Amino acid sequence: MPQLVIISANRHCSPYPVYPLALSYLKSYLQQAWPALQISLLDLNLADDSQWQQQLAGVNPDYVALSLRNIDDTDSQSQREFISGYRTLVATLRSVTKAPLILGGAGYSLFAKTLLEQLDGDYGIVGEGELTLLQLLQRLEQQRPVNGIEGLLWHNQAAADFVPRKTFIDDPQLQFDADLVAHYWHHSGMLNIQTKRGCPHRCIYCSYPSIDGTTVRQLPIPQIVESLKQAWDQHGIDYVFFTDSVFNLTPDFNEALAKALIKTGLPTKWGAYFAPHRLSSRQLALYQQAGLTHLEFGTEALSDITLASYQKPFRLKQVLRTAQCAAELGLHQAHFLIVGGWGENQESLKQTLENASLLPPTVLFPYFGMRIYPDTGLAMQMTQRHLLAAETDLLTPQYYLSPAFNHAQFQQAIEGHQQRWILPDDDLSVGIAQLRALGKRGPLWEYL
Ligand code: B12
Repeated sequence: MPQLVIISANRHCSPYPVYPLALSYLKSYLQQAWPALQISLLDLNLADDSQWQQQLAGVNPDYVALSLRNIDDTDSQSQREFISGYRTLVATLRSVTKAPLILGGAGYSLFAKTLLEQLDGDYGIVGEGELTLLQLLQRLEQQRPVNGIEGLLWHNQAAADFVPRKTFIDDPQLQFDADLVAHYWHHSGMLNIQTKRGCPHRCIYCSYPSIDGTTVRQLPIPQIVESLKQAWDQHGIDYVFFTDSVFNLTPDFNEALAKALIKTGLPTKWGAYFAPHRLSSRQLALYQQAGLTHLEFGTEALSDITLASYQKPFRLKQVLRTAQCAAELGLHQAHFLIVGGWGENQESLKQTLENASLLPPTVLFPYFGMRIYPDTGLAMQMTQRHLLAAETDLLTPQYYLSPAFNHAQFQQAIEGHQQRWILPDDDLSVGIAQLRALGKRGPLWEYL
């Protein structure tokens, strides 16, 4: 029986530790497709270095799959990077096992070729992992060549041998892992699940199309409902975050999902990322009846100048209308902003600050400047304007910060502002931990 170990390398715990969902999707799918494959999970949030090395040596795997979710913290102020830690991790892994090392994950996919080389992996998988990993493992087991598999990279591969992903699965599986559930429910007060993959929007800075693709794929509703039922029945989980890039992309599907959730009578509450448009009061009320409590809006700016420049598919008028609808229903809302990004000027900054007062009471999370990712409109426009050399290493985080932005002035402007602004370097961990200790679930920003 071949032995596979899937490792989550993520140890970042801000804003809270995140259940390594990829591990459960990969394991559930592989287990169903290939019952003879023995799969163990190793989450580095749950084991210190000597523990995981012991566990890995005990399993003596034939294959190691390493999931790299984050490569940096995407915060222009703290600028934490995780690659050096991953280098040490891989070196240790190699000293414990001779098994082929397969890399994948959201962060990995953004710099797949570079990271395969820098981390000295044997194989790398770009984007959706389930089927590709299955195909790779089966070929390796059968000692057949691995060429032709979509999204697969390997060591010393000729550029012409890379086959970009064209097909996606329509049958993802998800069983939560009991050990992981216990840890994350206790430390994060929520679990997570996807309802759809992919995003068709073309926001100038966004890396999501490189990870999930631009075609939206809805996950089977019975499978989503079953996973949530399992989480409630077996583990008492009654709060989840839908990790979709944007939840309100497919209204018909979302309404069907909401109706299915209402029908099951589960007590589960949920939150998700929303775009602040194409969301009516009727839909919000239906989602609320199905358990929605928290809306995290990817608003990014409250000025039409900036929204146009960021290529957002909505404008201020829609933001205010959607925010008002959510407030009237008593739903909690937070708005994430990118202040000082591409096209931001003095006037647009002033507008964002002024227009924030027009929102109903909300929490605002401003991030300063834009992390520059490859294959984005931002990288292209900056290169065209000679602000970024084509060969710049973007794995080392680089940010675009508009010359119009002044940090001290911004901080002064939000002092005494009627909304609650939470800056990237505000340390909320103690307050949040106290609330969790009191049994509060969910993201908890509504208490801040
Ligand atoms: C939802 C989300 C959040 C939520 C999570 C809520 C929750 N309770 O889960 C919140 C807001 C908390 C969050 C926080 C952060 N996030 Co975030 N987040 C996402 C998002 C939108 C989805 C992630 C997800 O769960 N996807 C669903 C799972 C199942 O997909 P997956 O992990 O990608 O796994 C699939 C494939 O990648 C692959 N795969 C995965 N691992 C492996 C391994 C192998 C071997 C193989 C073969 C395949 C494979 O197969 C899986 C199934 O198909 C992504 C963007 C995106 N579209 O991916 C960003 C993203 C992962 N986040 C990112 C970052 C940076 C962060 C933060 C560090 C900073 C921040 N504030 O945003 C924190 C870190 C949190 C932490 N403790 O780790 C970056 C990571 C890239 C980078 N620059 O490092 C991303 C990619 C967004 C971006 N900026 O581009 N995030």
